[in-house]
Amino acid sequence: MTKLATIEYKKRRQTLLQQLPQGAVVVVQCAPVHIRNGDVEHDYRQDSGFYYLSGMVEPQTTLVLTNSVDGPMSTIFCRSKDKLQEIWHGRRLGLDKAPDELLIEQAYPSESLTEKLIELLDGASQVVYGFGREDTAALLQQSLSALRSLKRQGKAWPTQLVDLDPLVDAMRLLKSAAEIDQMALACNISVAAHKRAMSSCKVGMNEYQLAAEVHHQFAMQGSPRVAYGSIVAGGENACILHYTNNDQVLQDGDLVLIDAGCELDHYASDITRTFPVNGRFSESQKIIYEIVLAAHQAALACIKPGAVFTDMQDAAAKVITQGLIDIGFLTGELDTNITDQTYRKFYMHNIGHWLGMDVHDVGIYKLDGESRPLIPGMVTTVEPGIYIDPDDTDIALQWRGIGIRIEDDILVTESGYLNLTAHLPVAVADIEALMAGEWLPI
Ligand SMILES: [Mn+2]
Repeated sequence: MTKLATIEYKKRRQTLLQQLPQGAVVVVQCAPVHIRNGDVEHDYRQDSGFYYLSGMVEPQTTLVLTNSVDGPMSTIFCRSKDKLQEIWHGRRLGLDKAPDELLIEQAYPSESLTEKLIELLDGASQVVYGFGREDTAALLQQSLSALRSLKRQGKAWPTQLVDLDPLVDAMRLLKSAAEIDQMALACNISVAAHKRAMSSCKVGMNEYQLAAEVHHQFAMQGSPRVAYGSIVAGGENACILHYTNNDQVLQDGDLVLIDAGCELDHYASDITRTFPVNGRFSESQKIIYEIVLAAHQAALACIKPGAVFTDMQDAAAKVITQGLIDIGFLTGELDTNITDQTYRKFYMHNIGHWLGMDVHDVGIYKLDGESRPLIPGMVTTVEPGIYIDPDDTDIALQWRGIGIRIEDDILVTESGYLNLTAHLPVAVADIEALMAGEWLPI
């Protein structure tokens, strides 16, 4: 698996510390281990914010960054080498290798965290940590109390608490060239996986079997895991937005919606395509599909530096509303329908989300209450959809249970945008040709 260079992590730590005053101490903790069932753990996946600053994949790890008078300093607390533990549970980086491997100045064993943290916090002006992390808050409370109890020995404790997340989130929102390369690679793998799913889909397969085709391709092209739980939703299951049961048989005449993306070195890709299980769209399915596709294209056409998120949403909503009026799902004037957001019955989510180390990536969507302008280096999904409630008796039977979403991953560039997942067929004719085994000029 390709990985970002270690220097990238060091630069991030420097960039973060440059934004903080002298005397600031940053405390960042790794993701906790979660039990799956009995004594079996869930696959360990590092916390994105922690990995962003450390490049360290192991649990039981804490990173402390200090802006002292002697300059910036990084300290990592990690697991010591332990032959017996490593025989049973796997390799550890260890204290000797950690500084060189991670370009961090000093390493201490995890067990010494409470004690050493008191030393690192002594005389500091402020502590910077993620306010959402209760474990870190508890750790700091303990350390600060201990420090206060030592005041007669001349110890001084920081009196300011600063939230780390807005600082790191703002950095993560703008992707570096190396990050963009990594995300583009993840997108290429996911494109290939969706193509494999289209090519191998057959009537009578189970949804989880089609999911396996996607995951097989991820692995064969170098991605060891998914970026999020794959959605493989046949027929009306596609109307459940976060359907992940993936355990129903795919039926002749139904569509199947696949929302799946691989993860590469902690970077996500996130693609949705909807295609006919038997390889041919029905007339009703095609009509709805073309509306969603037109909305997708209208949203894409808005993307350029300075455009705002709501531009994309408004463009997509307008196309979808007109389409729903044209087929008689909505009545009345376009403008009135848009003002009343009547489309929300059929298109109930937003146009997209930031994409990065988390699939729904960090970064705020509004600045001072206004939708924030796009800047080159941001990556967003564009994913309009139409979902027709299978139980909606106001709608003719032929339409009920149709659920369609089309999602691509978009990098904002100086000149507009780059669709990182553009090589995956999206037009009806191209999807049908791919499913029929015909050559596609890609
Ligand atoms: Mn998405």
